[in-house]
Amino acid sequence: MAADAGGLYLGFDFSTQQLKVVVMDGRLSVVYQDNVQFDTELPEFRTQGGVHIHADKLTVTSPVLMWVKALDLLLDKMKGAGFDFSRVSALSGSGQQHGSVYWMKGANETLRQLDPKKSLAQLLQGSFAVADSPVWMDSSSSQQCQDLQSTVGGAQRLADITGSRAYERFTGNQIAKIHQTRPDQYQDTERISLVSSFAASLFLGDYASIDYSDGSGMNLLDIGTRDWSKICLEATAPDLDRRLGPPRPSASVLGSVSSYFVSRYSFSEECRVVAFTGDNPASLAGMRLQEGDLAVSLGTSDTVFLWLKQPRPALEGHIFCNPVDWQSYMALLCFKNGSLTRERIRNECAGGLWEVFSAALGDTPLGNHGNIGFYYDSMEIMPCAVGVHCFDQDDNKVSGFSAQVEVRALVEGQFLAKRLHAEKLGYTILPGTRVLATGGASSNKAILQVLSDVFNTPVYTIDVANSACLGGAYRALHGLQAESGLSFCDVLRNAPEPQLAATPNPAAQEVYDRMLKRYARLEERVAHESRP
Ligand code: ADP
Ligand code: XUL
Repeated sequence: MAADAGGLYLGFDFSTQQLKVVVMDGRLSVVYQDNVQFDTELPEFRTQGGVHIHADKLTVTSPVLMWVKALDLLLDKMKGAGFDFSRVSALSGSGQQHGSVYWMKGANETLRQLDPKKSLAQLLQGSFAVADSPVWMDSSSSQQCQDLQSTVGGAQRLADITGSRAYERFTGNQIAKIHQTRPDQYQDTERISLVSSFAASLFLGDYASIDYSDGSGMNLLDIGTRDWSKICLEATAPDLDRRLGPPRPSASVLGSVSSYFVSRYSFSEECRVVAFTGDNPASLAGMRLQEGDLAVSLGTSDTVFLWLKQPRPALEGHIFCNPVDWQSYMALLCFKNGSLTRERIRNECAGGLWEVFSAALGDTPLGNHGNIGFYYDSMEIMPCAVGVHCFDQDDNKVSGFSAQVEVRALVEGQFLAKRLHAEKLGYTILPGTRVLATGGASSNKAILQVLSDVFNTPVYTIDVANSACLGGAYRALHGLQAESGLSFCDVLRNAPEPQLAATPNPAAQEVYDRMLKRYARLEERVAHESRP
């Protein structure tokens, strides 16, 4: 089916703190945005930041009915604002990754016969075997992680199969915990969805498939065969494949919206539902990352997205199936010490001013005379290490640097770490590679210059507020056209182009190729010495 020029495309994002929607027209312009904040607009669920942190501090859940009610509220808001649902050609969306929803036996029958006179929350209140869904912030499944790794033959073996070693928040380990601690509820569960496929199920009026990309965040999907891994399923819980249903490509059209939405909100019967995916894969789509590109988001924490053809899963970082090209992969790297650490060094070494911080980067040479620093104010993820560790040009440990050298050591070190870990996962810098920068610190040209030099590639900036939502709308449009063989890139050719922000210094390659080798050695030493 071709895209309708007058049609609209909806992208939803069921994120941790809110439900958001972006509406895009056929010319790729955003024409409407709205959201529902869980804490303030649904106070009856008493969440903080959209979640409940339990007494053990490790268990973190969200009430599944809160997400259902948020959708009722969001659609009612849109209706109240006069939004014309009949113009929507397709919808898609995303959910916070890893969270899981447990549908009660009989819930699919309920979904298929929703009465348009009632709200979804009224209709579905008895449809969940587990009322409080585990979410990505949960870290209570360490035992299940250990068990899974020892069954499959170790952490690296699990990463080779599923793209990641065992992580507490990954869905399979959460399912194992539910099965072990609440066997009756597991028995009552007819279907297990991710937050993304749960949201798609609401629109579809039927259980929606888990897509390959979000499915890769479960420690259950074999990312090579793109099917559930038998050994992982068996190590997790009994009869799990039946409860998960077969996974499907992320660009699949799952069907049309259910008659409930046609009657209650005047959606067209033709409106297609494209598979929902995880929020990080959806952001990759929203940023329109292309083959060979790398995106660096410089926010509270720093994240790196890679487009990979031939991934090398490692003990750190995550490989997911690619949400916009089913034959490719993506990698996600998270670094905890991002902007907050840059702010601390700005305060200590640059009088609290970004201009002084930037000037220090301009006044110090590429390679910083061989000085290298590691600034892990809080426990870093990649590598697992903590504290501040400084080294001079001869790899001698030193107590610190002068203010200007410290600023450059911090920024160079942060970007060397990103390059090192990206390369470990199979990323190679080639001619034509682009680095796309987003997030708060991407407004700082001096920081972007260091990024460009360390990667020896041009850096572009993209304005992607709500990238996951926008990615949902883009994917809805692409899903409609994918059937006629058009690639994601073809469909979005006319979207706004990233802006060139920095090009590498001619001396950069030599300096940083050499420095990266030293950095890798020193990082190993720091990780070894500071392991908690
Ligand atoms: P998040 O989405 O994670 O909340 P943002 O992407 O909005 O974060 O980034 C916020 C951060 O951007 C702030 O913590 C601040 O340190 C950083 N920031 C803002 N302006 C600058 C600047 N000129 N130079 C460097 N960092 C900046
Ligand atoms: C990714 C992760 C979070 C969630 C919530 O692995 O746990 O980014 O997707 O945004």
